[in-house]
Amino acid sequence: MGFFQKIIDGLKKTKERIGFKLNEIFKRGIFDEDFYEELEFILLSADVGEETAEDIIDQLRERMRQDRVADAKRANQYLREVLCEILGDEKFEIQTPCVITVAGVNGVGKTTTIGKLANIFVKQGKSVVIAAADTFRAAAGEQLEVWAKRAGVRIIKHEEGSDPAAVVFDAVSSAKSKGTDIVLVDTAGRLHNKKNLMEELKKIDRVIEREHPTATRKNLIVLDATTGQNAIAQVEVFDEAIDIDGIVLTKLDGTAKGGVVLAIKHDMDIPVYFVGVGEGIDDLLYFDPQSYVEGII
Ligand SMILES: Nc1nc2c(ncn2[C@@H]2O[C@H](COP(=O)(O)OP(=O)(O)O)[C@@H](O)[C@H]2O)c(=O)[nH]1
Ligand SMILES: [Mg+2]
Repeated sequence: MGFFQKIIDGLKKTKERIGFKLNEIFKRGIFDEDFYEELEFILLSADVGEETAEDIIDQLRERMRQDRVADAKRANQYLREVLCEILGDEKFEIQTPCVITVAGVNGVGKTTTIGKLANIFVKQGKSVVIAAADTFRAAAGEQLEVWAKRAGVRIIKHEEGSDPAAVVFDAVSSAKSKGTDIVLVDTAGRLHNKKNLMEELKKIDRVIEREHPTATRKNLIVLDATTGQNAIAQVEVFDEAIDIDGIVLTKLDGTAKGGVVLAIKHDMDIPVYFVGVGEGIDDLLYFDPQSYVEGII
């Protein structure tokens, strides 16, 4: 299945919720207060968020005001443009050697994403080592081992309950001595309390900085699209511990709340780099604003 088809399929539920309704109000061809009110309601139903929805509407209004002869088709085009502009087009690019830390709360899809990312990088001809730094959850290491095997990459793993920073230390040392391009760091999503978790992430961050100073860094947060607006609060918490560079939005395939991508970019100004659209190894896609907008309206 091609990239475009995958994103379209992944966004099917969001499109079912809003695409057809949008079509209906645009088709009427009357752009009055009722139209904008209904538009706002539709956007909110896909978790676009209040502020973002208002901003979208203001921008659309302005374009419609300037183009007095705008018909349904033009209006629809303007909406697409506004959405694309909000999303921006910052691509995920790395300079190797690179260390990518993957953080996020429990169950959002961190470990799965690491497996999928490893697969993407291997296909690009890069060498990868995975650091199994979620030592808290039983079986987390085994789950990661399965992914490493699938992707065909090395994994550094210590026993359950051991110090995650030590795992990272070993993975980074190994990457340096072998000249490995990318270190992927899986982390725990839950500890005894939130403070511990954040302290642990900071410690991992320091170890990477100290042990591999020449490597470039990316800190990714994984968010579950089905949580909708709550995702924004999660970014805020993690961003305080480690500087978050970008977002991986998973489970887009299981939700009609796909509009949350817009809210995240609008409110936090942190780019969405990847989207997860399934549980398979090939179900992680580079985020592309244009296909995303095509996918929802
Ligand atoms: N449908 C769907 N399921 C996903 C996606 N990403 C992860 N999952 C599932 O979410 C569950 C939790 O994933 P896991 O990687 O263990 O989360 P972690 O606790 O953050 O490491 C697993 O059942 C995954 O198969 C996705 O993009 N789509
Ligand atoms: Mg995990």
